[in-house]
Amino acid sequence: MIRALRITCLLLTLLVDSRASAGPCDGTSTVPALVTVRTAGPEQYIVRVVDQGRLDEMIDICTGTAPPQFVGIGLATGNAGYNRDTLNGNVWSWHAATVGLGNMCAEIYDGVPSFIEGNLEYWVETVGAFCPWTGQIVAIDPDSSIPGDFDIDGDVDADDGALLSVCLGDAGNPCYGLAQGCCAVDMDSDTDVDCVDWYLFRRGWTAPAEPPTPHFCTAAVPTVSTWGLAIMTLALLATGTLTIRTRQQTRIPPPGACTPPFASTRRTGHPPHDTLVISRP
Ligand SMILES: [Ca+2]
Ligand SMILES: [Ca+2]
Ligand SMILES: [Ca+2]
Repeated sequence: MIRALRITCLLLTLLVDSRASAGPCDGTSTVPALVTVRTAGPEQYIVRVVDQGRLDEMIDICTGTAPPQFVGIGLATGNAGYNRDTLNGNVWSWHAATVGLGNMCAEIYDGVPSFIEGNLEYWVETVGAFCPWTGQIVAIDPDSSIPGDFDIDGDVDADDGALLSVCLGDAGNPCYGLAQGCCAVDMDSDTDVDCVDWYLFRRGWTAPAEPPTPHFCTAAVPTVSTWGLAIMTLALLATGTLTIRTRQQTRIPPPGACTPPFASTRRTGHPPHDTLVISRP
Protein backbone atom coordinates (compact mmCIF):
# COMPACT_ATOMS: atom_id res chain seq x y z
CA MET A 1 0.00 0.00 0.00
CA ILE A 2 2.75 2.42 1.06
CA ARG A 3 4.78 1.44 -2.00
CA ALA A 4 1.79 2.09 -4.24
CA LEU A 5 1.33 5.52 -2.66
CA ARG A 6 5.02 6.35 -3.20
CA ILE A 7 4.78 5.34 -6.87
CA THR A 8 1.63 7.46 -7.27
CA CYS A 9 3.37 10.46 -5.65
CA LEU A 10 6.40 9.97 -7.90
CA LEU A 11 4.20 9.85 -11.00
CA LEU A 12 2.36 13.00 -9.91
CA THR A 13 5.67 14.77 -9.32
CA LEU A 14 6.90 13.77 -12.78
CA LEU A 15 3.61 14.95 -14.27
CA VAL A 16 3.87 18.36 -12.58
CA ASP A 17 7.52 18.68 -13.62
CA SER A 18 6.79 17.82 -17.23
CA ARG A 19 3.99 20.38 -17.31
CA ALA A 20 6.26 23.05 -15.85
CA SER A 21 8.95 22.42 -18.44
CA ALA A 22 6.45 22.73 -21.27
CA GLY A 23 5.22 26.20 -20.30
CA PRO A 24 4.66 28.87 -22.93
CA CYS A 25 7.81 30.77 -21.90
CA ASP A 26 10.22 27.86 -22.03
CA GLY A 27 9.03 25.96 -25.07
CA THR A 28 12.62 26.11 -26.28
CA SER A 29 15.85 27.55 -24.93
CA THR A 30 17.83 27.57 -28.16
CA VAL A 31 17.76 29.60 -31.35
CA PRO A 32 16.21 29.87 -33.82
CA ALA A 33 13.02 30.46 -31.89
CA LEU A 34 9.63 32.00 -32.55
CA VAL A 35 8.60 34.53 -29.91
CA THR A 36 4.95 35.53 -29.63
CA VAL A 37 4.18 39.10 -28.54
CA ARG A 38 0.66 40.03 -27.37
CA THR A 39 -0.59 43.62 -27.59
CA ALA A 40 -3.78 45.43 -26.68
CA GLY A 41 -6.83 44.10 -28.49
CA PRO A 42 -5.72 41.47 -27.74
CA GLU A 43 -3.71 40.89 -30.90
CA GLN A 44 -0.49 38.97 -31.49
CA TYR A 45 2.51 38.91 -33.77
CA ILE A 46 5.47 36.56 -33.94
CA VAL A 47 9.16 37.36 -34.34
CA ARG A 48 11.98 34.98 -35.24
CA VAL A 49 14.97 35.27 -32.92
CA VAL A 50 18.35 33.95 -34.06
CA ASP A 51 20.59 35.57 -31.43
CA GLN A 52 21.02 33.34 -28.36
CA GLY A 53 21.71 36.25 -26.01
CA ARG A 54 18.55 38.02 -27.15
CA LEU A 55 16.53 34.82 -26.73
CA ASP A 56 17.89 34.33 -23.19
CA GLU A 57 16.78 37.89 -22.34
CA MET A 58 13.32 37.20 -23.77
CA ILE A 59 12.94 33.95 -21.83
CA ASP A 60 13.81 35.81 -18.60
CA ILE A 61 11.23 38.50 -19.38
CA CYS A 62 8.59 35.97 -20.34
CA THR A 63 9.10 33.88 -17.18
CA GLY A 64 9.10 36.98 -14.99
CA THR A 65 12.68 36.61 -13.78
CA ALA A 66 13.62 39.90 -15.52
CA PRO A 67 11.59 43.13 -15.78
CA PRO A 68 9.57 43.62 -18.97
CA GLN A 69 10.99 45.57 -21.91
CA PHE A 70 9.59 46.83 -25.17
CA VAL A 71 10.00 44.49 -28.12
CA GLY A 72 11.00 46.72 -31.03
CA ILE A 73 11.25 45.41 -34.58
CA GLY A 74 12.38 46.69 -37.95
CA LEU A 75 9.55 46.14 -40.44
CA ALA A 76 9.79 44.30 -43.77
CA THR A 77 7.19 42.90 -46.17
CA GLY A 78 6.43 39.16 -46.33
CA ASN A 79 5.02 36.97 -43.56
CA ALA A 80 8.24 34.87 -43.66
CA GLY A 81 6.24 31.70 -43.04
CA TYR A 82 5.51 32.43 -39.37
CA ASN A 83 4.09 35.88 -38.59
CA ARG A 84 0.47 35.47 -37.69
CA ASP A 85 -2.10 36.09 -34.97
CA THR A 86 -3.45 32.78 -33.74
CA LEU A 87 -5.88 34.56 -31.39
CA ASN A 88 -7.78 36.14 -34.27
CA GLY A 89 -6.84 33.85 -37.15
CA ASN A 90 -4.88 36.51 -39.05
CA VAL A 91 -1.78 35.98 -41.19
CA TRP A 92 0.17 39.22 -41.40
CA SER A 93 1.76 40.64 -44.58
CA TRP A 94 4.94 41.75 -42.75
CA HIS A 95 7.58 40.41 -40.40
CA ALA A 96 10.44 41.56 -38.21
CA ALA A 97 13.67 42.02 -40.15
CA THR A 98 15.42 42.96 -36.89
CA VAL A 99 14.44 42.38 -33.27
CA GLY A 100 15.50 44.51 -30.30
CA LEU A 101 14.62 45.07 -26.65
CA GLY A 102 14.51 48.48 -24.99
CA ASN A 103 13.15 50.51 -22.09
CA MET A 104 12.05 53.50 -24.15
CA CYS A 105 9.89 53.74 -27.23
CA ALA A 106 8.62 56.76 -29.19
CA GLU A 107 4.90 57.11 -29.78
CA ILE A 108 5.28 56.94 -33.55
CA TYR A 109 6.26 53.27 -33.23
CA ASP A 110 3.33 52.39 -30.95
CA GLY A 111 0.25 50.54 -32.21
CA VAL A 112 -1.18 47.07 -32.64
CA PRO A 113 -0.45 44.60 -35.46
CA SER A 114 -3.68 45.33 -37.33
CA PHE A 115 -2.62 48.99 -37.65
CA ILE A 116 0.42 47.87 -39.65
CA GLU A 117 -1.63 45.50 -41.79
CA GLY A 118 -4.18 48.22 -42.53
CA ASN A 119 -1.61 50.84 -43.55
CA LEU A 120 1.32 48.70 -44.58
CA GLU A 121 3.08 51.05 -47.00
CA TYR A 122 3.17 53.88 -44.43
CA TRP A 123 4.48 51.63 -41.67
CA VAL A 124 7.13 49.89 -43.77
CA GLU A 125 8.27 52.81 -45.93
CA THR A 126 7.84 55.79 -43.58
CA VAL A 127 7.87 54.56 -39.98
CA GLY A 128 10.06 51.53 -40.60
CA ALA A 129 9.76 50.08 -37.09
CA PHE A 130 7.14 48.86 -34.63
CA CYS A 131 7.34 48.96 -30.85
CA PRO A 132 3.92 48.46 -29.22
CA TRP A 133 3.69 50.02 -25.77
CA THR A 134 1.30 47.25 -24.69
CA GLY A 135 3.48 44.43 -26.10
CA GLN A 136 4.20 41.47 -23.82
CA ILE A 137 6.13 38.31 -24.58
CA VAL A 138 3.68 35.46 -23.99
CA ALA A 139 5.21 32.40 -25.67
CA ILE A 140 8.51 31.09 -26.95
CA ASP A 141 8.56 28.11 -29.30
CA PRO A 142 10.99 26.28 -31.58
CA ASP A 143 11.19 27.68 -35.10
CA SER A 144 8.94 25.45 -37.20
CA SER A 145 8.53 27.93 -40.04
CA ILE A 146 9.07 27.01 -43.69
CA PRO A 147 9.88 29.73 -46.25
CA GLY A 148 7.03 29.80 -48.75
CA ASP A 149 4.43 28.51 -46.30
CA PHE A 150 2.24 31.56 -46.85
CA ASP A 151 -0.83 30.15 -45.07
CA ILE A 152 1.40 28.92 -42.21
CA ASP A 153 -0.05 25.42 -42.05
CA GLY A 154 3.28 23.57 -42.06
CA ASP A 155 3.70 22.84 -45.76
CA VAL A 156 4.48 24.52 -49.08
CA ASP A 157 1.89 23.26 -51.50
CA ALA A 158 -0.72 24.28 -54.06
CA ASP A 159 -2.63 26.35 -51.50
CA ASP A 160 0.44 28.50 -50.96
CA GLY A 161 1.04 28.57 -54.72
CA ALA A 162 -2.49 29.89 -55.25
CA LEU A 163 -1.81 32.78 -52.87
CA LEU A 164 1.37 33.60 -54.78
CA SER A 165 -0.24 33.27 -58.23
CA VAL A 166 -2.83 35.96 -57.45
CA CYS A 167 -0.04 38.46 -56.87
CA LEU A 168 2.74 37.24 -59.15
CA GLY A 169 3.79 39.40 -62.09
CA ASP A 170 6.87 40.06 -64.18
CA ALA A 171 6.70 43.84 -63.83
CA GLY A 172 7.94 44.07 -60.26
CA ASN A 173 5.05 46.29 -59.17
CA PRO A 174 5.03 47.25 -55.47
CA CYS A 175 2.97 44.78 -53.48
CA TYR A 176 1.18 47.65 -51.69
CA GLY A 177 -0.79 48.38 -54.86
CA LEU A 178 -1.73 44.77 -55.55
CA ALA A 179 -4.52 42.72 -53.97
CA GLN A 180 -4.87 42.67 -50.19
CA GLY A 181 -2.35 40.26 -48.70
CA CYS A 182 0.07 40.30 -51.66
CA CYS A 183 2.86 41.70 -49.51
CA ALA A 184 2.59 38.52 -47.41
CA VAL A 185 4.05 36.46 -50.28
CA ASP A 186 6.99 38.81 -50.95
CA MET A 187 9.69 36.29 -50.09
CA ASP A 188 12.73 38.52 -50.58
CA SER A 189 11.15 41.57 -48.91
CA ASP A 190 11.87 43.91 -51.81
CA THR A 191 8.16 44.94 -51.86
CA ASP A 192 7.32 43.30 -55.18
CA VAL A 193 6.08 39.83 -56.12
CA ASP A 194 8.02 38.64 -59.15
CA CYS A 195 9.95 35.63 -60.49
CA VAL A 196 12.60 35.88 -57.76
CA ASP A 197 9.86 35.30 -55.21
CA TRP A 198 8.54 32.41 -57.28
CA TYR A 199 11.96 30.72 -57.46
CA LEU A 200 12.41 31.12 -53.71
CA PHE A 201 8.92 29.69 -53.22
CA ARG A 202 9.68 26.72 -55.47
CA ARG A 203 12.83 25.89 -53.48
CA GLY A 204 10.70 25.23 -50.39
CA TRP A 205 8.02 23.17 -52.21
CA THR A 206 7.00 20.12 -50.12
CA ALA A 207 4.14 18.60 -52.15
CA PRO A 208 4.80 15.51 -54.36
CA ALA A 209 4.01 17.05 -57.76
CA GLU A 210 6.07 19.93 -59.13
CA PRO A 211 4.40 23.36 -58.99
CA PRO A 212 3.27 24.80 -62.34
CA THR A 213 5.75 27.27 -63.78
CA PRO A 214 4.43 30.74 -64.68
CA HIS A 215 5.09 31.41 -68.38
CA PHE A 216 7.13 34.53 -67.64
CA CYS A 217 9.33 32.73 -65.11
CA THR A 218 10.62 29.99 -67.41
CA ALA A 219 14.09 31.50 -67.88
CA ALA A 220 17.05 30.60 -65.73
CA VAL A 221 17.02 31.64 -62.11
CA PRO A 222 17.15 35.46 -62.26
CA THR A 223 20.27 37.16 -61.08
CA VAL A 224 20.34 40.32 -59.03
CA SER A 225 20.95 43.36 -61.21
CA THR A 226 23.63 45.91 -60.42
CA TRP A 227 20.98 48.34 -59.23
CA GLY A 228 19.33 45.62 -57.18
CA LEU A 229 22.68 44.74 -55.62
CA ALA A 230 23.32 48.38 -54.74
CA ILE A 231 19.86 48.71 -53.17
CA MET A 232 20.32 45.48 -51.19
CA THR A 233 23.73 46.68 -49.96
CA LEU A 234 22.23 49.98 -48.81
CA ALA A 235 19.40 48.10 -47.09
CA LEU A 236 21.86 45.84 -45.27
CA LEU A 237 23.94 48.81 -44.20
CA ALA A 238 20.81 50.59 -42.95
CA THR A 239 19.74 47.47 -41.04
CA GLY A 240 23.18 47.18 -39.44
CA THR A 241 23.04 50.83 -38.37
CA LEU A 242 19.61 50.28 -36.83
CA THR A 243 20.81 47.28 -34.83
CA ILE A 244 23.94 49.01 -33.54
CA ARG A 245 22.15 52.21 -32.55
CA THR A 246 19.36 50.30 -30.90
CA ARG A 247 21.71 48.26 -28.73
CA GLN A 248 23.92 51.23 -27.85
CA GLN A 249 21.00 53.39 -26.78
CA THR A 250 19.36 50.54 -24.93
CA ARG A 251 22.54 49.77 -23.02
CA ILE A 252 23.36 53.36 -22.02
CA PRO A 253 20.11 55.34 -21.67
CA PRO A 254 20.92 59.03 -21.11
CA PRO A 255 19.36 60.20 -17.83
CA GLY A 256 16.08 61.97 -18.45
CA ALA A 257 16.65 62.06 -22.20
CA CYS A 258 13.90 61.32 -24.69
CA THR A 259 15.91 59.43 -27.25
CA PRO A 260 13.86 56.56 -28.64
CA PRO A 261 15.70 53.31 -29.27
CA PHE A 262 14.49 53.11 -32.86
CA ALA A 263 14.87 56.75 -33.91
CA SER A 264 17.42 55.87 -36.57
CA THR A 265 14.69 54.26 -38.67
CA ARG A 266 12.79 57.53 -39.13
CA ARG A 267 12.91 58.56 -42.76
CA THR A 268 10.70 61.62 -42.86
CA GLY A 269 9.77 64.49 -40.60
CA HIS A 270 6.86 64.12 -38.19
CA PRO A 271 4.91 66.47 -35.94
CA PRO A 272 6.42 67.14 -32.49
CA HIS A 273 3.99 64.81 -30.74
CA ASP A 274 5.58 61.88 -32.53
CA THR A 275 8.70 62.26 -30.42
CA LEU A 276 6.81 61.46 -27.22
CA VAL A 277 8.58 58.64 -25.43
CA ILE A 278 7.39 56.54 -22.54
CA SER A 279 9.51 54.47 -20.22
CA ARG A 280 8.65 50.95 -19.28
CA PRO A 281 7.61 50.79 -15.62
CA1 LIG B 1 1.16 26.00 -46.52
CA1 LIG C 1 9.82 40.22 -53.96
CA1 LIG D 1 11.74 41.58 -56.97
